[in-house]
Amino acid sequence: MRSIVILLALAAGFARGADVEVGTPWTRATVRLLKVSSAYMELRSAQGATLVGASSPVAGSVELHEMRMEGDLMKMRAVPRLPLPAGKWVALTPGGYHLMLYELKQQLLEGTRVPIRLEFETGGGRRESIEVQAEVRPLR
Ligand SMILES: [Cu+2]
Repeated sequence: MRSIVILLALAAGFARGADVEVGTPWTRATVRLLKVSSAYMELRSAQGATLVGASSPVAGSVELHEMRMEGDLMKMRAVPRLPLPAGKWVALTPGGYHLMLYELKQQLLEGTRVPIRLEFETGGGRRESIEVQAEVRPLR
């Protein structure tokens, strides 16, 4: 029965580590020669945790970014950490926090999945990582 539950969770695009739940991870498809994309998802930590990093086998590096209005301009900047208050869903969305995938090693094709490993710091400075499979969605 346990394996059925896990399969259902995967089908819904959810992944779960000891403390952090990840909902509907997705990334944008790329055209050939484009070496950058962005990824989005929802995160919830039961006890409270901090997202401190991410990596993917398809990217040379992955950064956590936030979008902010500066005057009339929407700008993005790298942020080192994203706190997850206990029990609250925190969304990474277009226009907000997101992951940037740099130096892509392959084109991201619509309908495929991209593994992304998320690194968290949980209570007492423990480290925990979760691998999610981000669904590649169309460019527009
Ligand atoms: Cu960005």
